[in-house]
Amino acid sequence: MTFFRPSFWLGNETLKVPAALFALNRKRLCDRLRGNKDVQKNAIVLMQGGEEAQRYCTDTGIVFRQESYFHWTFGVTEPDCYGAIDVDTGKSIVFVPKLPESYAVWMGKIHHPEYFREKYAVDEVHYKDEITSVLASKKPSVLLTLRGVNTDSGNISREASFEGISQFNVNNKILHPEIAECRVIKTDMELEVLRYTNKISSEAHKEVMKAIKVGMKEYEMESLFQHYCYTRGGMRHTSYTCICGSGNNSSVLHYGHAGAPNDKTVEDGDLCLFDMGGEYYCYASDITCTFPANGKFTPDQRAIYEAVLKSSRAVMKAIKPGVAWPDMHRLADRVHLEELTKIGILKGNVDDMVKVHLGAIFMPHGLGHLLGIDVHDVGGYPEGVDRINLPGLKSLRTARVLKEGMVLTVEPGIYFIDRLLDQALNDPSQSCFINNEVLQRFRRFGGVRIEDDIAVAANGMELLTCVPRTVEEIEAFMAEAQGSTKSFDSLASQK
Ligand SMILES: [Mn+2]
Repeated sequence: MTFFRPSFWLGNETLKVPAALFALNRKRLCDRLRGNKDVQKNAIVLMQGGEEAQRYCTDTGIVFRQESYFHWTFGVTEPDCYGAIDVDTGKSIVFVPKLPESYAVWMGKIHHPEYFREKYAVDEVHYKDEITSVLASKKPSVLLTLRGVNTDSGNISREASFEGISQFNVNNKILHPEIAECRVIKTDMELEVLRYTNKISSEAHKEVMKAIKVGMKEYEMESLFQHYCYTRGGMRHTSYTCICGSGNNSSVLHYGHAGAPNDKTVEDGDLCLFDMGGEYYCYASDITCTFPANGKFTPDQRAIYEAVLKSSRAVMKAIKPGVAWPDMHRLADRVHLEELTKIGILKGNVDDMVKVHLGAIFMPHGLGHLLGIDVHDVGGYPEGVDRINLPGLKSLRTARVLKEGMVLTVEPGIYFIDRLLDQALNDPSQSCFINNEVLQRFRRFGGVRIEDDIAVAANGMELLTCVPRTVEEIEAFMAEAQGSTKSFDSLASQK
């Protein structure tokens, strides 16, 4: 007898993700809601999935990617759906659109609701146009809808709405903080997916390191990364726009956008900072590798790189449940200041440098952020956790105390950003620590970031990312690649 276990799978070596992952997410959500004294008996969670969109006024479709909260709850890949959960029983319902006859001509087979019920292992599936009557038949005391601010973007999540909702009692306050809190702690099944996204993205970064040659364009590296992620990993999307900065572009924190689209030629002596992550079944990864384009670090490149690696490893050693994330940021800052002093760029007492926030001149961003279905995952600032309004620290996307099951990026960096350096040189309280003669050598140097994804474990952490990290590992890996056949011969041999 064969036993059918619903799952998401793209064949070959891609990961099979059981629908049970979402059943457990729903169960955890219901458990939390039942423990909330403001939730009355017979409440129903109602969520609206993402909608299909077109390019501006045209009929050109944009590849659909599910809304993250809806994905976390139901794992449904199709657009234009709704989902509901009976909080008392945990029973789940998905509502799918009734597709027109023309769909069968242009888009393919129209599936019966039973197909979706089996595919997503939910209790009931109905057509969307029956939503009012189906929900009314359950006689809910209240519909819990999702409305709340995303603390990274400032945007508000779109609350479920349908014709006929006015006949129900609706509460849009309770659900958002509860579901965000659930998303902060990853289950074992979710961790397994994040291990996979990290594995594939790590391998893709290594392909890029193997293939790079002076004279290539930054976008060729972006393209190679995406190709590897999709062809080997089934990752149709990346978690964010690829940042492929070489030379001074490595100090542009969000390089790669439409105004600076990874279009520089990689030159001899350039340091490359490539921040790229593939996404599988809406689960993210976020990895940065920094390495010399020609495969060999200069003494200055090595010094800055090893300073950042030192702070990264110091943070990883300190991570465990109970540690406050801002303290990890402060730790990285301190290591940077100590190392920059050894290199000779800074002079004086490190404690005094900390007092004037000198670290934020070299690392203006936060040390890292929560990672999950969103690359900057939700739940960073729940009620009671406040943003620290100081240079550097204010950029942190979370100021929480770490708990087992949280997944975060650890991404310290040292950058030489003209605007910030000039600002520091014009501020006597900061310029007194700067050895400007040495600093001049690092103008146009760019920057170094080392970004890994980690999971907080019971007694420490688990490192999910696996790429060459030390100077020796990187140089050996790149040297070996130069002498061997490339996996992407046709791409690499054009140059
Ligand atoms: Mn990141």
